[in-house]
Amino acid sequence: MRIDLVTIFPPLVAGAFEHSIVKRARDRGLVEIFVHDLRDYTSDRHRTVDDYPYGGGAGMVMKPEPWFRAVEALREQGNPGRCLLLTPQGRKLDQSLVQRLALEDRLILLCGRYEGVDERVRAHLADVEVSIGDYVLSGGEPAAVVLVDAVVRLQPGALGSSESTVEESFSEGLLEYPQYTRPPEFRGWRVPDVLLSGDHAAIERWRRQQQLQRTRERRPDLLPMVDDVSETTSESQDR
Ligand code: 9D3
Repeated sequence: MRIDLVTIFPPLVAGAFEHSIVKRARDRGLVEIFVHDLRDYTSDRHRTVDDYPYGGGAGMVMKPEPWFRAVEALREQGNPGRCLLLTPQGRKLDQSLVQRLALEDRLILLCGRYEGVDERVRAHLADVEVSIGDYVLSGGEPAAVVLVDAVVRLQPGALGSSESTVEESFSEGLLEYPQYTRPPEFRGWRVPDVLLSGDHAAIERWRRQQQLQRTRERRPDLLPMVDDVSETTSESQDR
């Protein structure tokens, strides 16, 4: 897979791809990641990427021309790929979208800044708009880093055996069980006896029960088979 990322802050994202699983996937040739400076695609002396909003209002709007020049230049190298604009208005990223994006041959990620991006970029250049959640970031860069991490770890061969996704499929959709390592007692807090018992069947039962209990308490929305009563009774109005 090839990923091209366009931003006015290349160093803000480049470092995130030089460590850990993403770095290893690049070293293994599973993914190529290129970070491009939007200002390289401007044509004026000041390398201007923003301008005042038509109709007035606070803040600046990112001009369309550099985005179109950048994407058109990148598309001359290799296949066109899927062009994603990271914006707060986008479709919220979840694992099912990550899985679909991970199947693409090429992604071109556009990171907006300021108050926003000229509407013609979303309407006529981006194939999809993606948000990573309902909170305010200063720009699309941290969102692009999140998306790249999630997509790259799904590339075949990206994970080592200890990070394998096999176990994940077993407990799919549940939160993880509590994990402990040595020492068996730390500041008076003991590791649950069952984990020290050597009884592997009992350990498996305990872990499963912990996953279900935690998911029910913290993320009932992940248990579609079980009705989340608090959402359909007066309990939901108490919040
Ligand atoms: C102060 C401007 N806001 C007025 C309603 C809108 C706004 C524009 C641009 C808010 C944030 C941003 C910058 N954020 C992103 O570009 C962004 C983002 C996000 O803020 N949250 C979650 N996902 C994403 S993806 C891109």
